[in-house]
Amino acid sequence: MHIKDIFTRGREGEEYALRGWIYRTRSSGSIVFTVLRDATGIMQCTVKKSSVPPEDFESAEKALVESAVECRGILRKDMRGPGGMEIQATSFHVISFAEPFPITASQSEPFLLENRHLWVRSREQNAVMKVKEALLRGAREWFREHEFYEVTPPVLTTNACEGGTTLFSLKYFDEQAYLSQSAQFYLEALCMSLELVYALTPSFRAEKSRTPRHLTEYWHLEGEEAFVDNEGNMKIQEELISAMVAEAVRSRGEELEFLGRKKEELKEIEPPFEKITYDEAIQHLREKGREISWGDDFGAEEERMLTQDSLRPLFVKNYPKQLKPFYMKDNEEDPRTYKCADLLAPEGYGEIIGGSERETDYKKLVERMNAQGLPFEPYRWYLDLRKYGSVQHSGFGLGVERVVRWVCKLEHIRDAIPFPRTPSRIYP
Ligand code: NSS
Repeated sequence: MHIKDIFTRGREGEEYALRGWIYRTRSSGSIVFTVLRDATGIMQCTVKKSSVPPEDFESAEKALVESAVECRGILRKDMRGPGGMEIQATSFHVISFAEPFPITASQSEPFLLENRHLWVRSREQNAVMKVKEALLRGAREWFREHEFYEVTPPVLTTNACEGGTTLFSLKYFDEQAYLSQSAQFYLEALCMSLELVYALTPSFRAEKSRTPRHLTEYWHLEGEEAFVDNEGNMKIQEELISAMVAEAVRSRGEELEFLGRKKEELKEIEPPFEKITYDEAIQHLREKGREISWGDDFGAEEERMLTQDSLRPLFVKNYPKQLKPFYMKDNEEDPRTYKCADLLAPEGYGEIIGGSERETDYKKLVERMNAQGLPFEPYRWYLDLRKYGSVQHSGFGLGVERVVRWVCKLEHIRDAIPFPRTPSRIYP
């Protein structure tokens, strides 16, 4: 039985069998106190010399931390064990003896990154992965309820969605190819078939920036919606994020608390979110004493200043054109800007979603591409979409690890993914 189930459903005096790994262990002559962990939690198992076969006791004495074991015993109340219960072993079988585990208390961050294949067993990583799973499950459920189709775009591409500077290139036989930065263009094609689509894919950015919010490989949750404008797009995003967070709170409250995130804080995450224009954001920043000119991009510091005191995410919409890619829709109300929006997480965690309405005018797209010196051929099929019954459409990309970092209150984004890829790390 899983440890969590023993805690919730187990009855004192009954016998249970569990298997897992030794989390910690100490021996005092005729009794070995081991704490076992499995996927669901930790539980103390005491192995008394007089209660188990002699070879089991010998194994229990010998087995080091992270040895894999199967233990059978009687459930008893014991205030010294974690959770106030323990198993008093009647048998203790070591499935596999561990060598001395390299990770001990208070090890340096570089060491933990080098041993990530083992550090993923830590309670912190275990909790983060569970919260992440709940967030993604919440997203999938929301998409299904709202009649979105999950689709499977490619990751090998021949064009740049988000600009050439952060492309990872590779040889594709005799052709030049790239790892995808975003599935957006493919989703734009697919939404002309299925209307409402989403995809969860890895995205790649050759960003040298060593910041607490950049990975070179991250999971990208992207939606694309036919017959939806920029306002409708924001509504979808705020509902989606709220549903994701609600699912994490509902099913992973304990893990969130363990990570230092209070559930009450997340219960604030409900639509509608506040929406301000880029112009208003500039004004706010100036009022807070930041020297900034119209047309400047927001860095981590500006995003922090805009959201550090709020508990809900904030949309900033209608950015100047020079800050955004060529595919966004003109904003007729202020032609210097696009119909787009970034969603900033609360408490200064920064951008978690980038989205926009898409330009549907073939000529405008070609003009912008020419102005930016983009080659025509790799984008030919994308431009084609404007020739055959194009309709108003919008979409967004959500950085999964950015959301996990915020929800789990992590200092660094690398802890939001089991095997982080950063400019200085691709091992393990
Ligand atoms: O560059 S984005 O702002 N927008 C796009 O890629 C659009 N083509 C998405 C779309 O409309 N379908 O990236 C979207 C999000 C951004 O808000 C971040 O949350 C995340 O992707 N992102 C990252 N996460 C982790 N590491 C890095 N380097 C990173 N870059 C973007």
